[in-house]
Amino acid sequence: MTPEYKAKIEALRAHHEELLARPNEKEEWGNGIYDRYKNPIVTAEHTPLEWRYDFNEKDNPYLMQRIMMNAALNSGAIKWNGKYLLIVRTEGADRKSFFAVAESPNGIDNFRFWDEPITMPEDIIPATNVYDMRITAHEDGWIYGVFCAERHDDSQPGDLSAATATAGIARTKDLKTWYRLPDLKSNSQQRNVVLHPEFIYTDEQGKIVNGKSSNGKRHYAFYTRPQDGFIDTGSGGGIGWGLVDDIENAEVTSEKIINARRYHTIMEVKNGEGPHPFKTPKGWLHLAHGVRGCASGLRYVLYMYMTALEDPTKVIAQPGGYFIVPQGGEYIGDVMNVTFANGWIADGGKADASGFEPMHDLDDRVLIYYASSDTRMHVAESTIGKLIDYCMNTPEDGYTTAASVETIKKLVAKNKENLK
Ligand code: M1P
Repeated sequence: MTPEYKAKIEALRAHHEELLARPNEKEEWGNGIYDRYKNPIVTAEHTPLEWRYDFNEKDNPYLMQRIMMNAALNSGAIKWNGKYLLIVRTEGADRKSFFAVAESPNGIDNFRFWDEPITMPEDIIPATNVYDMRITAHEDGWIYGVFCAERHDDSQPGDLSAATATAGIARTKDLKTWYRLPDLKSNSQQRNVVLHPEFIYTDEQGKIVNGKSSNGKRHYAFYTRPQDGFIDTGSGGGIGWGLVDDIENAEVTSEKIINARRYHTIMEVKNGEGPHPFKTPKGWLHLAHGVRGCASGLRYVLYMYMTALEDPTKVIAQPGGYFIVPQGGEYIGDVMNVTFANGWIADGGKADASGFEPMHDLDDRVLIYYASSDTRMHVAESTIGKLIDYCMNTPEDGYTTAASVETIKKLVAKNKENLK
């Protein structure tokens, strides 16, 4: 290798290292609910140089990128062996997404990709594209990844954009070797499917029984998002819930909508569960995305809701409106006006060796990992206690202007009283 070529590589590496090692800090003014961090935490530029450059001078005399990376977006997340891991949906210039682990010592900066992307084994029918993995350290001792597996819809041979979406399922013990299980079977196409972390027990009538019962029937539970087509949810009414008896042959035969879409809300067009919910003393804490249409296209925002501890299908709190929306540069990217989250970590430090954490405390730090405009990853920080407070004490959507005005007036009156 000539000294000039060597110097060029060293300069490239120094530039890359500067990006990887860049410290992150909180934005000065937030909303009291969470703090956003200033810098994106993982971008296409964070991917290893070895994935993009051929460092052989003879084969690559101009030191060009041989494989370009387009985006690092919708990432699953898990705290594992004391490290904060994102299972990043990494997308090449060829539009193919793949999964790759990026690891940080603190969850807010210094994310570095592992040497190689994940080799995801195929289901019987190979997928064209896979993306948006939700990670669940399940109480059965496995770490599951549930993701969208996209294939061409061969029933429409004349339409090159016709596709199908199903939920791919794989499991691992070390996040390196993944074992593929058959895709989830259900009555419709599916995206945004998430595995609930605990077993669910039902009685003879199929009713969820509080806690664990030796008499009850034991199931795995999935949050689903039934949809009529690849993009349109159509009659699909929102976030669903379905029980599965055999995870190695997962089939949801009936889905119950637990969080419906509604006219003139942030989720009028569609919604979908984010990462799996956290178990807290006050109930299950959920993060989801909602979509509405506007003149500039679809707007994807994040929202939260809570369900009952003894019955994760029963909504007990739903703050009105959005929780996180694109801000500043976050509006811009491959698909504008999008925030999307499929990973968060509640940093309680009580997880077992597999990563499963049965119950979170109010003061556990929560790191919310979200992507902006299908392009890059960000982090916002809160606590379990703050998020519960947000869910339980933010007024619900009253569904009309009149109701919203009344809600504001009530707060003004309360403040007048308090500030007397
Ligand atoms: O482009 C925005 C998002 O669109 C899809 O989400 P949904 O299924 O709810 O429409 C997904 O493809 C997601 O990856 C993407 O971020």
